[in-house]
Amino acid sequence: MSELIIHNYPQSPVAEKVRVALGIKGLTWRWVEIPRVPPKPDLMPLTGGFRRTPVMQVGADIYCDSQCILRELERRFPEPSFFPPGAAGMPWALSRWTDGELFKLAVMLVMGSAVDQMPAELAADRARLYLGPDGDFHAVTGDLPHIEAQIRAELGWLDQRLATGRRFILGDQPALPDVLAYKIVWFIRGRWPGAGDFLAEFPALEAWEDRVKAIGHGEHTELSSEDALEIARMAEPTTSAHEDPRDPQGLSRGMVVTITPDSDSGDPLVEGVVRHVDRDTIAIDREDPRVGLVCVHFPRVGYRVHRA
Ligand SMILES: N[C@@H](CCC(=O)N[C@@H](CS)C(=O)NCC(=O)O)C(=O)O
Repeated sequence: MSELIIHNYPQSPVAEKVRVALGIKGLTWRWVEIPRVPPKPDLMPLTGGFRRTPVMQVGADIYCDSQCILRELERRFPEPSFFPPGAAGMPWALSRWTDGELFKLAVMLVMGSAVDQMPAELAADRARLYLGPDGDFHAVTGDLPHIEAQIRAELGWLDQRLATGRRFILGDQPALPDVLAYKIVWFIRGRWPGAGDFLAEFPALEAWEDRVKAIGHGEHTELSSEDALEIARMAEPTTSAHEDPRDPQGLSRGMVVTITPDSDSGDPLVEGVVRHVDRDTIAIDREDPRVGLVCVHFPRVGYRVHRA
């Protein structure tokens, strides 16, 4: 199998979620550092326009969105599982909370507190992504106590759960819920000046945070973005063709579609030809002069697919 390549940057909490997931599975991988804001000229040939972080590459197969990446890691490396016995399904439902409401609150807390210290270009880019076309983190600053109250109550739920004596959220072994929740605590701890005092209210959560941190990120070495493109160029996609007769949108192999996050975030459309479609995933073929044929995977949940 080709190497696992993660396109990311150190400050990304969503990338940290994937890095810890790689640690849980004890994997060896390559780190490609990408810019924090567009343009991302060496990522675009792989993703066809998807600009979010992280992206996973395995040869000429490209996985967009951490949901898609985690699902693929579980498929390729089933042990140790992200889903201990009895936990199937539920962690994905939990991810809608951690990746949705809770992450947006954390972004508003961190960026609303730091908007005047951040590079203007970064603040404007993230405001567009997370707050919509007229978004501005200055508008959030007056609301910070409310936002903090929301996060406090929601982290309190995790603390209560962990105070029941479990080492990790589901039991004695780390699993998907741990990486989902950890990225929030890691982000707040690392980027919000009030975090030390705020998190001290949650001793069980802090003890768990140390345990998750100790898992590490597996083993990784750096790879240049040019070398990653060359790896894609030399490889062929290995994704199997697949159709789903029950697909509610009637998506099938060979159709030209566009895909984008289902939010008012200004994310570009990615266009390609359906190779694989099922309930959870859609994978499209696209050609780019720098890499030839690549197969780009997206989750179904949270993404809108249009027939072009
Ligand atoms: N739903 C996506 C969200 C990814 C996301 O929003 N990541 C942030 C970084 S933590 C991002 O893309 N920021 C803009 C960028 O890196 O260009 C996922 O789970 O992968």
